[in-house]
Amino acid sequence: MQIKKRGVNLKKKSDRVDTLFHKGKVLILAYDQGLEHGPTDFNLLNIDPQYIMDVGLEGRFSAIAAQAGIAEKYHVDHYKDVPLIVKLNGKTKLSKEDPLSLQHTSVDYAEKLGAIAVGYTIYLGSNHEQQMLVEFGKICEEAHQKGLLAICWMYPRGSNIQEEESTETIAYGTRVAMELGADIIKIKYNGDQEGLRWIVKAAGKAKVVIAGGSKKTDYEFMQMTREVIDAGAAGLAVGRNIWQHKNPLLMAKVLKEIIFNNKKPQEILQELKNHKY
Ligand code: FBP
Repeated sequence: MQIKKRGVNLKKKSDRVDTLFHKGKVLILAYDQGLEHGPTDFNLLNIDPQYIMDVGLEGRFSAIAAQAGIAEKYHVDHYKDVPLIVKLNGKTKLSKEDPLSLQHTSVDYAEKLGAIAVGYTIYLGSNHEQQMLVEFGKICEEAHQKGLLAICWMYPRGSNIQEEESTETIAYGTRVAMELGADIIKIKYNGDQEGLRWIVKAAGKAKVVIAGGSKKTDYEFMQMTREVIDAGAAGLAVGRNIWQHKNPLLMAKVLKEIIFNNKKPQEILQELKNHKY
């Protein structure tokens, strides 16, 4: 994979697009699970944000997505070579109410931290969705004025949602995010490849990236990646399937072969047998 210009001294949105995307594709490392899930996802290695920064840097990820507290303490010195996405909201899993996740970090501060993009989760269908829609709309406006990209984690959830992962619900969410101004929309993949093609259409010029979910076998994850790329997704924003892996750098290489070099999982397995990586 040809490495492109990276770094954070960028002024225009198009510069940020060029930094993040390679051949129109991305592989983002997500590390906001400590806030969303608690430390339960972690082991002694990956609980340390320093480890994740090393994985992000050595794995040449397109970007790392994290909360501001992690960014300000760990995305420093040479780690700034990995493009940064700062999450502006977040909620714990402790409240059992309809989900509401409000902005706690400003676009201004994300920019000061060197972010090329800001991230925000919307729980579409929650009784509180209106607050999140309004906040995200304003965030997009502000981010775009500064030349930053706006990424929506679009997770339909709450008492008005019967099926969080139905294609129709995900397509609705994707469309909402695009109409509010998202440049990139992160969704969950429900295994319906035809449905994902429709979802990608609903996103218009916004790019669709897929969340990893809980840890799967390597082959399952490779297959899922192949399927979503073939359906028109721009890539992945993945956490656990990388940093819970015993060899995250190898997994990153394998996923990059699928995403950027259009390889098939079988082909990669053969190459692994031949010690190509
Ligand atoms: P994973 O690849 O580990 O699933 O991370 C993707 C992600 O979107 C994280 O950014 C976020 O913390 C988490 O999933 C939230 O998922 P949920 O709300 O479904 O638990």
